[in-house]
Amino acid sequence: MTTMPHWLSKQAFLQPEYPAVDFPDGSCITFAELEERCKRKAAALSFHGVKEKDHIAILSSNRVAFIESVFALSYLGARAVLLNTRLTIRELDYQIHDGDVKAIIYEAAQEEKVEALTAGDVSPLPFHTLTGDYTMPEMKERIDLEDVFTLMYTSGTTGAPKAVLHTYGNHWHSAVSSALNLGMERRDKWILNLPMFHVSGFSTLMKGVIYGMTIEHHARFDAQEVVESIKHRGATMVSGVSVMLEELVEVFDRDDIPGSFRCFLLGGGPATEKLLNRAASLGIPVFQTYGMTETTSQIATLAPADATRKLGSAGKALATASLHINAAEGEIGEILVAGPMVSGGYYKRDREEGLLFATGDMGYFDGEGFLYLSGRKKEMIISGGENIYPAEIENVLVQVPGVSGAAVTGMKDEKWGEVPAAFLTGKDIKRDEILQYCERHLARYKHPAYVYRVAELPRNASNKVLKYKLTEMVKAGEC
Ligand code: S0N
Ligand code: AMP
Ligand code: MG
Repeated sequence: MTTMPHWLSKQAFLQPEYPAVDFPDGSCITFAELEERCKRKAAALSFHGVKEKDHIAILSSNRVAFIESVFALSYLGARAVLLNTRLTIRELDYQIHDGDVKAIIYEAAQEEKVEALTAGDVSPLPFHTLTGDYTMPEMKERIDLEDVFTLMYTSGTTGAPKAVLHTYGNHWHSAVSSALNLGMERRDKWILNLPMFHVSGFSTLMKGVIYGMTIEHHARFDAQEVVESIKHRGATMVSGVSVMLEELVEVFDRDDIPGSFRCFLLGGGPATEKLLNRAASLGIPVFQTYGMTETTSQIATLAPADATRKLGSAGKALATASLHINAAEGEIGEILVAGPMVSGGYYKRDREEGLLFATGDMGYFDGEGFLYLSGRKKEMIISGGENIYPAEIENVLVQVPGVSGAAVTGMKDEKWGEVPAAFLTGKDIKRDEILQYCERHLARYKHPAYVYRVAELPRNASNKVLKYKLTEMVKAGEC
C-alpha cells in the first residue's frame, strides 16, 4: 500500500491563494476555494447516502460542478463512473447497469435522459441538489495509489462496452510521467476544453491538482477562445484532437502568439502530414502523442524538436513506460505497452495475463526507436476523437425490420477523419428508417454517414465479412 496526502488538500495547503481553475471571463477559483467547494459537495453526497467504494456516475459536459463532484467522490472514497453525454438512453442504461452504478450526478441538460433511464435502482442527483450546508463527514485525506478512482467505458470488438478501471496510481503516474516528458514551468496554465468524461480531458484535471497548476476551464472547444487564452490570458498548454487542430490553424496568426505558448498536445487518433506541416509552418508547438483510455492518456510523445525530422511519429515512450512491437525488428506489429499508468483491467472482466497490454494498434519503430502508428488490428473507427466499434452499430442495424445482414466500416472523411458507413442486405431498406432507428439506439456520432444496400456481403471461406472489399466496392461504384 502506498499512500500520500490528497492532491487537492495538499495544494490548498501549499498555495491556498493560487488559482486552481481560471475561466475565460477572468474569474478564478483558488485551490483553497476549490477544496472547500469539493468538501461541501462531499458532505451533500454523503447526506444522499454515498459511501466508500460506491460507484457513482457523472453525466455532464465540462462544468465546475463536474470538477467538484470528482473530488467530492474521492474525499468519500467513492468511485466515479464517467459517462459520455452524447450517448442515448439505451447506451447509458447499459453502462449504468454494467457498472453497478448506485447514483447518478448530472447537469440539468441531461435531465430528460436521466428521467428515462430504466437501469436498476439508481438515485438521481442533479447538481442543484448538491449545494447547501450539510454536516461534514469524515474526509479521506490520504490517497491510496492502489484504490480505484475512475471507470471509463470503451467498446470492444464484440460491440459490448467495458469499463476501464483507473487507480489513483494510474492517474498519478500518468501526470508525473507527462511532466518528466513535457517539463513543468512555474506559470504553466493548461486549457481544459476536451470532455472530462474522456481521459483526454480528465488527465488535464489531474495534472492541475497534482502539479499545483492552473487549468483554464472551457465549457466546450472553441478555436477562437483557445487563441484568446493563449494570446491574452497566459495559457501555455492545450490538448486536442486533429479536428480541433484543423480549426485552430484556420484562426491562428503566428505573429500574435506569445513565446509562452509551449505545447499543443495532439492525440486521440491519427493526424495527416498536411495538418502537421501546416501547424509547424504557423509555429504551433505540436507534441504528437499516442495514448488511450487504457493507458490513462499519453504513453508516448514526440517533442517539437524532433517533429520535422520525425514527421508523423508518436515519439518515444514516457520515462516510466515501455513500448514493444510484436514483430521482428523494424517490421510492423501490434503495439504492446507497459507502465504504471496502464490500467490493470476492465471492471468485471478477467485480467489479461502478462506484463504487457496489447493495444490492438499496429506500428513499427524506426532505426532510432521512434514509434510510428500504421493502422489498427482492432476494428475501430475514430470520428473526431470519438471511438466507434462497427460491431456495436451492426448489432443495432440487424434489428431494423427488413435488414437481414449488416456490415459497418470506416470511410475517410474530410472533417471527422473517419465516419461509419453501413452496408446492408435485405428488402425494403429505407435510409430514413435506418437513421430513425439509430436515433434511439446510438449516439449521433455513431450513425452511419452512408447507407448502402448490397445484394450480398463479401465473405471469406470462414464466413467473415471482408470489410476492405466493401470500401473497394464503393470506390468501384458497385454500391
Ligand atoms: C471535436 C468536438 C469538439 C466536436 O464537438 P462540437 O463541435 O462541440 O459538436 P456539437 O456542437 O456538440 O455537435 C455538432 C454536430 O457535430 C456532431 N459531432 C460532434 N462530435 C462529433 C464527432 N466526434 N464525430 C462525429 N460527429 C460529431 C454532433 O453530433 C452534432 O451533429 P448533429 O447536429 O447531427 O447532432 C468533439 O467531438 C470532441 O470533443 N472530440 C474529442 C473527444 C476526445 O476527447 N477524444 C479523445 C479520447 N481519447 C482519449 O481520451 C485518450 C487519448 C488522450 O488522452 C489524449 C487525446 C487528445 C489529446 C491528448 C491526450 C492525452 O494523452 O493527454
Ligand atoms: P481511446 O480508447 O478513446 O483512448 O482511443 C485510443 C485509440 O486512439 C488508440 O488505441 C489508437 O487507435 C488511437 N490513437 C491514439 N493516438 C494515436 C496516434 N498518435 N496516432 C494514431 N492513432 C492514435
Ligand atoms: Mg460544433
